[in-house]
Amino acid sequence: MAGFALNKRKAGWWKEAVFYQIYPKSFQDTDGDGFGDLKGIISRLDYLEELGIDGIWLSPVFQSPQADNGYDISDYCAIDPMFGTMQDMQELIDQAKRRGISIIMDLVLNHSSDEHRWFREALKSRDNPYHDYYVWRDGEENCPPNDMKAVFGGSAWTYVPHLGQYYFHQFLDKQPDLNWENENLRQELYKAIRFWVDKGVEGFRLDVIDQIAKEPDQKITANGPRLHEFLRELSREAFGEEGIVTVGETWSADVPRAQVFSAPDGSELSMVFQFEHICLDQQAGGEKWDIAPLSLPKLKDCFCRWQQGLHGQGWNSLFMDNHDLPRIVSRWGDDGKYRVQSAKMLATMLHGMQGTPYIYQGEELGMTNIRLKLEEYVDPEIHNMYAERTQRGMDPHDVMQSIWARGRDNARTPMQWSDEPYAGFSNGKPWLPVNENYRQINARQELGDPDSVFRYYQKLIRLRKTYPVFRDGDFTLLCPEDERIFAYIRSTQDQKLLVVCNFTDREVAFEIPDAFAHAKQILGNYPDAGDGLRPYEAKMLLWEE
Ligand code: TEU
Repeated sequence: MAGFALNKRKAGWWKEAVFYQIYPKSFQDTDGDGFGDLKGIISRLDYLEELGIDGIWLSPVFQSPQADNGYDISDYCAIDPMFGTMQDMQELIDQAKRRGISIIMDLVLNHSSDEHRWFREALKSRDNPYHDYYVWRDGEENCPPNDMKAVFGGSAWTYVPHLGQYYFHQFLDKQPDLNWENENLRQELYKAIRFWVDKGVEGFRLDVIDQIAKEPDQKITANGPRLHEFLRELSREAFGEEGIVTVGETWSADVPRAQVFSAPDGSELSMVFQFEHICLDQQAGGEKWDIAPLSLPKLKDCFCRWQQGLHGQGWNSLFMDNHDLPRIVSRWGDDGKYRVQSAKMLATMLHGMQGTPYIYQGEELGMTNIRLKLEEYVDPEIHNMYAERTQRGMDPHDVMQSIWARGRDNARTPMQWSDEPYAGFSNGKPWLPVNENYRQINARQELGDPDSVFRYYQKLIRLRKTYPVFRDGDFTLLCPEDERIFAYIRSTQDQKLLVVCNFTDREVAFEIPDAFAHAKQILGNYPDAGDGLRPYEAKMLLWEE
């Protein structure tokens, strides 16, 4: 593709960009097998162009046995036939690029599938050259090296009798951890990255990248001693050119760590996904399933620290939704009476901040959580958790409540395109049920409604591209203790932006700061101006020198 060299994005382009995450299995099916595919994504590029996004984060489409929906890769340089062919992938990259949309692939470098050729070789003998690509410890059956647990339940060690060894896996036993200490392995991964860059891929989301430098003997998974050394080498040898954007998924990041990961000199990553705000509505010391109400002052304090901490010293990713998280309108908004207002309010709160926003498929429609029966869920995390908790004696009804509130399948139901059967997602039965509310909530309806959530996201994206204060402004939090209103100011030399959001379903009084007395309202989720803030009301006011 000769054209690509000429079209390369300029350094730092992603600071002005808005990204859209696609979960390919659930986006658009074109062959009626009930699974989304690459051709389906191509057929929806016009929709994404209309929304106004600059890049697509594509959840994994690599060859995979799909034990964890593609986060278990068996060939880093092949497309899984369920999604299509390499030709389809090339077409997606090219067609997207023609519309000014970059493709960001989702690379899982912490572990591979146990069906990867390397692991199959590694299983053959202790002296096979690929054996050291994975993390092994000698041992005897039923006596694992230590008590480390896998994220999806059970031990993090699985025994291979004919080797007399255990292999280490932070996730499923079908996701053996890669050994980053091995230089050949690292070089193979860099080669795979170059393979995709040569095809025109313009960035990578790096799955659990803070967990690659593990030291299982010391029970270290995140932030291992060699992590920054590995990341710098990765950046130099695999990405080391202007224009490639890298997004690290880092559950362990706090502000100081994120300053290093996303340092402006680009030595490690462009930006990180950090999850501090996402973990606020769970019980202290508990897991994500142990739900607690969200405290708005805590949420504000969290965003404020991240906004101020990375200003000029790193770069934030702005997100509330992804394929691992419940739908935000059901979580922090109201997915009943005020669904439309609260979805817009949450978007306003987030998109006014500094960083690169990510919209997860369906978020721009205000899609909601789903309630399924246990047997209808596909995600192994849900089933393992249900078994573990009910065996521990927890009430099955309470466990289902947690699944309905927090299960990952909430985000993975098919995209709601229209009110046709299966929401226009597929002609065949989808792999995961469609949310019943697709007759009211769907893209076709929202495209035809000037006041829809979709049209609001479109405006937010345009505003970000119109006023430099969105990209550059510093951040001042207003009324930090207020339990109902989230308000902040972003400022540059010649522009000031006021963002005000009512997080409740009641009217709340709010006095506009004097500096904004003559500012113009550039966005709002109610058709007319009012004195106080109506339920879930949000607005943006702009003052210019
Ligand atoms: O997620 C990382 C991760 O730790 C999650 O499993 C998270 O803890 C969990 O979703 C909370 O319930 C990444 C991917 O985003 C996820 O889809 C994969 O399953 C996981 O890595 C393993 O590759």
